[in-house]
Amino acid sequence: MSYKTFSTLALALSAALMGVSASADTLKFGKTEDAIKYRQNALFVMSQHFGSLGAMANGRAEFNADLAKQNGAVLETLATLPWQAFGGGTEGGKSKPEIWKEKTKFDDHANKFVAEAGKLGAAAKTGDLAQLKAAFGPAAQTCKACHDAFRNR
Ligand code: ASC
Repeated sequence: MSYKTFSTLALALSAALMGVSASADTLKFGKTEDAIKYRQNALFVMSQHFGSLGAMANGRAEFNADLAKQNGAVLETLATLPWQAFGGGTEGGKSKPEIWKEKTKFDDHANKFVAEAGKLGAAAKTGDLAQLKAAFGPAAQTCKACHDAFRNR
C-alpha cells in the first residue's frame, strides 16, 4: 500500500471514528445561552422555509417554481447549521437531556434530516411539483422523529 493510500484510509477512518457528519461545524459558542439562541433561531428560520415548501407540496399555497427553488436552496444550507450548537454542556431550551446522553442517536437523527433536506432541496430546485410532493413527506418525517425523541413540548 502506498503512503498516499495509507494516509487517505487513515484520514477516512479517523473521520468515521470522530463521527464527522454532513453538518456544518463552523462555530464555537462561548456561552451556553448563545448556543441555545443559535440553534433555536436557525431551526425557526429553517421551519419558515420548510413551511413554504410544505404549503406548496400540500396544496395550501399555489405552486411557484421560482419560490420553490429559492426556498430549496436556503433549506439545504440551513439544514446543516443547527447541530453544531448542541455541543457538550449546552443543555437547555426545549432540548431533552437525552440529546447529550444519547449523542450518537441524536447525531443519527440530525444526519438523516440533513440527507432528506438535501433531497427536498434538490427536488425543489427541479421546479417540478410532483418531485417536491414526493420529497416533502419523508423530510417532514425526519423533523418529527427527532422532535418526538428529543424535544420537550
Ligand atoms: C415544520 C416545522 C416542524 C416540522 C414538523 C414536521 O415546518 O416547524 O417542526 O415541519 O411539523 O412534522
